Amino acid sequence: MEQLKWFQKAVVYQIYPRSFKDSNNDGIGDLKGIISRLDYLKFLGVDVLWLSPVYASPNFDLGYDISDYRSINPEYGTMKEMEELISKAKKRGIRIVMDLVINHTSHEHEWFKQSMDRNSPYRDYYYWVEKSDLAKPDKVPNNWDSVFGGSVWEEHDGAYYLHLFSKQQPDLNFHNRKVIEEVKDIIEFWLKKGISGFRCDVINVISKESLENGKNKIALKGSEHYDTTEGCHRILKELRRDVLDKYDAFTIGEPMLANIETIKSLTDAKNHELDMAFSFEHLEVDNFLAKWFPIKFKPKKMMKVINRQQQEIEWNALCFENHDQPRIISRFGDPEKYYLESGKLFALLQLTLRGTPYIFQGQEIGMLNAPFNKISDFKDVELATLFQAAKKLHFSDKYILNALQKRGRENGRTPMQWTSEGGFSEREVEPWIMMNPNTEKINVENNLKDPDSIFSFYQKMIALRKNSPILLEGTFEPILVSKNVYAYKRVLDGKELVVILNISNQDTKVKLDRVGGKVLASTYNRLVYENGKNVLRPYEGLILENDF
Ligand code: TEU
Ligand code: CA
Repeated sequence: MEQLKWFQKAVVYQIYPRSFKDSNNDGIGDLKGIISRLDYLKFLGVDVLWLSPVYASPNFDLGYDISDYRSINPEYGTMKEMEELISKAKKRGIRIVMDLVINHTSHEHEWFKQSMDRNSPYRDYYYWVEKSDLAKPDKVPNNWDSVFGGSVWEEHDGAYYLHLFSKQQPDLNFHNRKVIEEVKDIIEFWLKKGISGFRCDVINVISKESLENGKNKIALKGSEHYDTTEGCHRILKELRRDVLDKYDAFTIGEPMLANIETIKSLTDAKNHELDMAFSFEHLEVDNFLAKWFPIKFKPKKMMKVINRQQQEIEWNALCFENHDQPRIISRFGDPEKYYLESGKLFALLQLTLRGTPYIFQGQEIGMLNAPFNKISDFKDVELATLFQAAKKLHFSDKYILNALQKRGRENGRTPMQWTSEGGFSEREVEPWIMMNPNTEKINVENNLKDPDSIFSFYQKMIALRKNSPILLEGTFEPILVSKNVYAYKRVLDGKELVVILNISNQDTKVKLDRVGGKVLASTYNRLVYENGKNVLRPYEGLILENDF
């Protein structure tokens, strides 16, 4: 039997602090709010909380633009409260993981401000290119595209600086040893405070191999010069060896543009880089080329990707929602006719795969996409990319609105729904982003009262998983991938659990040989699954102890 590490046995819960719980009635979630809900999280059964950035930030990208890595954004609280959160979580056996955003800082970070002076030692912390060094000074240094639209170059005082994201997020120059040393210090600073690891933002793009022009392609010209480079692998090994390993800390990467090969190169244990990394490939099956071209979800496409992830990646990070993604029931389920059933089905899928599950706040109570109904309801910086594409390709306003409703990042960012009135703040104040009016029905209070709720199902599945060596350590074997039915086995020491899922709103006949037995969990109330033919109800999913 293999020896699993603590983070392989854990269930992680992602908190987007701005939208989790507001304790002082300013309409913005905060640390005290999180502290006040630790018992709720303990009751759900999660072991680790990953906090999206709580560092000082001018919020151009809501915390993913950090102006001081060693201080807490006053909107969220104080360092004392952060320490209190770490220790109160620890008392409940819950660990805290922070977001590490090191590809870029905020343009308001002290390093960047200093670097505006050509003679400052900080100049070389970033990618500055002097106009006078360019053959054509009025043209930007290369043709690279920014993730958030336009060129990666911004002009300032006779020079250009590089930003893969917004112009308020200048990229750090990892060819400068001093930058690596600074990052090590920051990592150590937080590990000493007692956190257990980091979720590493766009970690595979930190090292730019050259600044040459990129190949001509539709999106993200230039990425071949920074996508998972040798330099990046070297830096990750160094951070691990010199700092992370000393603290038994774990790292989960959020690679950009990642395919299975990239993930493997970053996470294979023999490479000593990251412990695991998110793959979003199984979610990206609902678009054509890029997220702003949404297409119909075909379950079979997703099943095929998951089979590959499960079979090829040593240890998966299992993710169906986060603060950049729409809500899973709205996205791949049936929020109108089979809300509960489809919500539970994705819980069952996520919690029976091999890897570490990441549950995003609100997922456990079946929150749905935001009901934004006009383009001006959206505010995210990422919109710039869409508008640019829209201009070039002559999208209609109707098209843009539809794409945003389906794929906009703010779908996952509306406030956590605690009660029928919202319950995000203690008093009735306007939250920083619209509360979904369906809080009237979909909320924590109602979920906790109802043994048949989505919350109760997540809770049950988490407990089942924790107590099942087969679900934790067992191998994954695919059994069936058909139009709407997905079946796989988890196997350990000759014992097997079989998972069968009907990912559709139709009754579906399933024929599986040598599969049958007692049902351990189900999105309906089925108790036995007989060998041979069975009809699965809409969004019926089940785990059975195979007695063949
Ligand atoms: O996201 C990485 C990233 O590549 C996103 O731009 C992603 O492609 C997009 O959101 C999908 O729609 C991380 C953070 O999760 C995101 O919130 C930040 O904006 C981004 O990095 C920059 O730090
Ligand atoms: Ca607040």
